[in-house]
Amino acid sequence: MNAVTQLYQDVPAPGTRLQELQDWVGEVAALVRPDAIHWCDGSDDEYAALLAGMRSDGILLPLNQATHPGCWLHRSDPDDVARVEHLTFVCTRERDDAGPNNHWMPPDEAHAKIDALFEGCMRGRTMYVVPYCMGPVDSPLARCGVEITDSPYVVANMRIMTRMGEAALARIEREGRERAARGERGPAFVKGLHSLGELDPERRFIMHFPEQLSIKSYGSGYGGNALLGKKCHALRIASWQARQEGWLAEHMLIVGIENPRGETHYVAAAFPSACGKTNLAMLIPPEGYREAGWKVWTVGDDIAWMHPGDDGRLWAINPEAGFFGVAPGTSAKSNPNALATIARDTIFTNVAVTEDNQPWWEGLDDRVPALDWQGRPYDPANGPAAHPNARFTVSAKQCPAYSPRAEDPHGVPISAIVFGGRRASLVPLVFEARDWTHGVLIGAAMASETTAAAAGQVGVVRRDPMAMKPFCGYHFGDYFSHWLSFDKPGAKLPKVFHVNWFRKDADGRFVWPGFGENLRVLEWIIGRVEGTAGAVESAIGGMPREGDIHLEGIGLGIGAARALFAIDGPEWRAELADIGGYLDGYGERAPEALKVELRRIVDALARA
Ligand code: SAT
Ligand code: MN
Repeated sequence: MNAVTQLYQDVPAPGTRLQELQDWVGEVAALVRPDAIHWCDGSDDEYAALLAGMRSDGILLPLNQATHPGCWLHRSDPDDVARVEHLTFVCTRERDDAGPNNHWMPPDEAHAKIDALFEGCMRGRTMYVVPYCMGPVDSPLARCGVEITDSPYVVANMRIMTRMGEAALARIEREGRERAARGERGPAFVKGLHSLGELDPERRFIMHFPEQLSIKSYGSGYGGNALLGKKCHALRIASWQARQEGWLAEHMLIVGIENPRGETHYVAAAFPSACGKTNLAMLIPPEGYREAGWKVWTVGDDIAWMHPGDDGRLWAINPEAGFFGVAPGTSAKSNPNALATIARDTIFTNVAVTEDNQPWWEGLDDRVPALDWQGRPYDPANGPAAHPNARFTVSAKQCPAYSPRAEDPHGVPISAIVFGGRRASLVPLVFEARDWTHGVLIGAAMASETTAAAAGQVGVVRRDPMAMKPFCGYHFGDYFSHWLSFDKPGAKLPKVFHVNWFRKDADGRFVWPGFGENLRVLEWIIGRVEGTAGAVESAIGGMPREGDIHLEGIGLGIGAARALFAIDGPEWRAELADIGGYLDGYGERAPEALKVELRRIVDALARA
């Protein structure tokens, strides 16, 4: 240990005597050379001080406090506005373990490359040590990590998005001691190291070392690149752990649907980023349904960790404590619950502002903004006023529909899993898998038009299995096998469905009204789970017959209703052939059972 490491080792870690944590913080400090180290306790005072500091440094700008108390605006670097998949690596010892679905680098090379960037990078800055827990701190399903970062904005976001501070640190320490007592080796918590660096896209990497439960992220301060508890830990690292331990870490919202009899079914749904997960998680029952007594409860809007319970069912927690939601498109019509949630104590990133300094984005209302997301006077010639991936960060507790079960340490039992994508054509409004294997194939074959959540072209169809393409920390072939492995004696697995809210007509208009009306589809799904709703078997899966699903009163003509459920034979044959080729891309690790299942559907389509 050199002198500098020794020096930093002496910085007291309040409440922790866990040697592994102390050592790691010391090693990191010796590498990045901060001016100061701050151990985050998660307190209100600490948060207030952080906000005040960022205000005086211009990192946060106060918004109109009369209309939006406790709300702040952050403008990110214009070259740092979304996840960067091409700079995101999964660094397993064996290349094949990361799979063709990930960029890979050998761990030694990756460490060397990124450590060279970290060298001395926190000179003149404060290094924050952020202990956090993903999931309720008292939940056996929760997992902990520590993020080291030089970005106070990241710290503030982590405080909203996770259970951050003393309670998490206490759990980390207890688990560390218990593991040591059992003689277990390997890391006691997920280690995440993050620096803004120079915010230079040429000096930017997001590296994952699943075998070491470690993450290193350099050169970006945005969302999933920098809030390491979110995609890096709760999906990429957790999916790896979940495979070893027999559970699932998924890119899914969790929502409770309460019927007029007061029974609540929990549904987990996977959609790619920026395809309406937050809207579905916060759905408001449409007219008629509300009066009849339907209620919708939000458990989570982005990530679900699902464990098989003693009763054979899958039990899910939302590992997050807040929402990092897409602002554009959020309105009193599309998501009134979200608007109520973000009315106070919210950090807005890359939104526009009105003349009187209220946050604004496209789709909110018909006011004309004064400044765009870069702080320039608004000029439509510069593009949208808010960045299309502008976000709000807010505590889930502020959501009026936040489920009383969301903090339940045992999670909620999942009745149905829904896969969905953004498809202008081909894919019907809803269909049901025959069984689990068929459901896994439907998930594995998911495809969607790309959105602004990731850097790159928007609107091109790409395969995004289970909406995990950017987030699965290992080989997709192994991932599909892992999903299949849940089908065993005694399991009471959820029914699996596929939805597509985004089908368009010949004039390019959405056929389905979406938003609150999506409850009609969920009602059918729950009816299928309960055995009360009818369906007819089609080649691609079970579909509602006329009358099985309530489509009246929303102005859908007969033609539109038919179009929503149409299955075009030749187009589907082409799609199935494409799915076959896609699965072949995963080579020997693509499970045979999925190929058999695919052939069954091809044959059924030929007979139809
Ligand atoms: O930027 S994030 O990765 O956190 C959001 C998303 O893409 O879902
Ligand atoms: Mn997401």
